[in-house]
Amino acid sequence: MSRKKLLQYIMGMENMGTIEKQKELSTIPFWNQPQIIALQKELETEAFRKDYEQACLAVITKLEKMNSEISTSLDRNIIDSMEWRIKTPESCIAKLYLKGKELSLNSAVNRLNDIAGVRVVCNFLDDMYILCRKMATDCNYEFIKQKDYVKNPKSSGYQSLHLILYVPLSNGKKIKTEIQFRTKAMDLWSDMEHHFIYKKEGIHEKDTEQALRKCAKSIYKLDKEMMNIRRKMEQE
Ligand code: 0O2
Repeated sequence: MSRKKLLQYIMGMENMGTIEKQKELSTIPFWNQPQIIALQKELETEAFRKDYEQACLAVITKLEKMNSEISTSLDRNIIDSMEWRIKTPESCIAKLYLKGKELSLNSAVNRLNDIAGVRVVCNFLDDMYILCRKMATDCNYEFIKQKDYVKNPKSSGYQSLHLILYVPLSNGKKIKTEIQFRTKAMDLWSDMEHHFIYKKEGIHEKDTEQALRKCAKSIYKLDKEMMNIRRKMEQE
């Protein structure tokens, strides 16, 4: 199955209930393999998902505290909004498959960086970096890696700053968690692009991709201009 078809399936299933999802998946030979069905069950157990949920909530609490401290000292709010999610079993399996990794629970835990995912939407470009640096250095979280898709956007045009950390839990486990920092404009682009990939059938692909890359460049320009306006006003 092609990457695009698989992603379209996963995205199309995001809002489905369990029964509807199983019915949809059972029509695809890939999802009917016993190994896949067993892995899907393991990935949806309460015990497995609970640890990832706790890691996300711990990160959110830390970020809220940082936001209130930094916002007091800067006299403006630096976080616009935050959200978190645990990757669905179907999305975990699809990602392992697309990356050519072993299809097992161990492989999901060790190979996937974003089973636990937190998204932080900031007002300004420089605020993303302030928060990311603070999360990477001021917490008792073990640093794994940082990926700067603002300095080096993906070929799609995607921009965000990703930080991957181990979050320690009270039960002694440490959970790999990905934090995505982005501006409101980058968030809009990412949402739209996600929507267009899903709805892509019938649209001239190359033109769409080119147009999206152009929008991403405009968004970067807009973010920089907004930041410069704010900086200028702060100096007055
Ligand atoms: P979803 O549905 O958001 O969960 P890594 O092992 O960390 O080096 P990985 O995880 O492929 O490799 O990392 P990458 O490329 O940094 O992407 C991680 C996440 O960033 C993706 O997760 C998306 O959330 C987001 N992302 C990356 N590229 C794009 C893009 O071109 N467009 C949009 N809209 N989002 C992107 P998932 O699992 O792909 O998806």
